[in-house]
Amino acid sequence: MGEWDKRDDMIVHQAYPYNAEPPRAALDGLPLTPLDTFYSRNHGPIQQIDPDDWRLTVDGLVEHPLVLSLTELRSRFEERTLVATLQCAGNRRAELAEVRPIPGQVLWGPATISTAQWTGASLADVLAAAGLQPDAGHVAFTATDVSQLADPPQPFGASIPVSKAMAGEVLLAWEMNGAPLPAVHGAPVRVVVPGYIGARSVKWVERITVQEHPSDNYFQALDYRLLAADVDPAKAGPDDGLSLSVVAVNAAILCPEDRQTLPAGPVRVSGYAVAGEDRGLARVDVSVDGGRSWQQADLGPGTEMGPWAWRLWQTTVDLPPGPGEIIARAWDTSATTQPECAAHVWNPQGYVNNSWARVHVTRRPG
Ligand SMILES: Nc1nc2c(c(=O)[nH]1)N[C@H]1C(S)=C(S)[C@@H](COP(=O)(O)O)O[C@H]1N2
Ligand SMILES: [Mo]
Repeated sequence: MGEWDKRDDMIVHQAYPYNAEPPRAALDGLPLTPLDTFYSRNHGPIQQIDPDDWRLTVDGLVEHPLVLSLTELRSRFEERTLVATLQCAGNRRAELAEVRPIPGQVLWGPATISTAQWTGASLADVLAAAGLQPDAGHVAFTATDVSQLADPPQPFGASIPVSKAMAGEVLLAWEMNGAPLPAVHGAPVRVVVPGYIGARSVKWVERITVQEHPSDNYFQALDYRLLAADVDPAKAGPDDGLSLSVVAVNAAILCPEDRQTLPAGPVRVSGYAVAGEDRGLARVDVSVDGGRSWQQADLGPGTEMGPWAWRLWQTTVDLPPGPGEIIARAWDTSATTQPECAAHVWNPQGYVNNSWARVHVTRRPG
């Protein structure tokens, strides 16, 4: 077992803060990601919080501010369970860095995404108990982990619009895949915001503040913004670029591995695909001739998993002998598909790379 109860073959990009993703093949074929395989993204120290000492404060533009213990949170509100995929906005950054360097950022592969069954209270129920004031616009979350990566150093935080917070699917979760939430994933309680970038799913949450404007926390106001390709991130301010929330349609190939040599015969190609917010995943196409022709892949479990889970997919292709490229692209229910190449979506901080998924392989003659 590796650090933080993760599998031994976890790809640890940084030991501190702990930033790790599984080898891509480890995600293959599993609708729910096992806890030892789930990626982990941290900006500061992993918190060890005694559940008996933990308190959640709900304040700001509410009629009745609340302070809840874990026992109160669990007993006062209906317990809800849903399956949701979390995807870091930096997923697939390594492919962007091949286009142009992205200094100072973790060069994540395609497995900075995982899916779990989460159990907790609905944020909407907790906010309803507190009572929203009429000018409530955004719901801000603050954690306890102070990040030295922020300027100035501060606890991790984020916010979401009230409309999303009240939609029901946002959870204050204490269980993951039927087990108590592990420390590395935010114990005793984390926020889970299905359909948004992972950065909004604040771990070790201790304060929920209802306010007129988005959070001014460093990670909401300055980081996790999609800057134009010609902007210098060191000089960018809170008005530059786009704040990231809903994720765009994306897909990656999990098998075969990139740079793999394959035996002669048909090749099984598999992967995942996601569509953000309330869009569904419509189709995944695979090409072995650079995108001139495409064949449809078979999609894995859909409706049983609910609207917030990824779709696994697979198909079998015939590859000519020698070096080749396998490409995949997903379509969502708004008939949007992925851009062709990483250069088209390159941005200075390397966020939300949703260009066509590609692996380069060599097929043995035979
Ligand atoms: N308190 C806190 N919450 C956090 C973070 C963090 O560093 N501190 N990282 C965020 C980011 S960027 C992502 S992608 C997800 C990762 O969740 P995981 O580590 O459970 O996979 O947590 C989010 N919540
Ligand atoms: Mo992230």
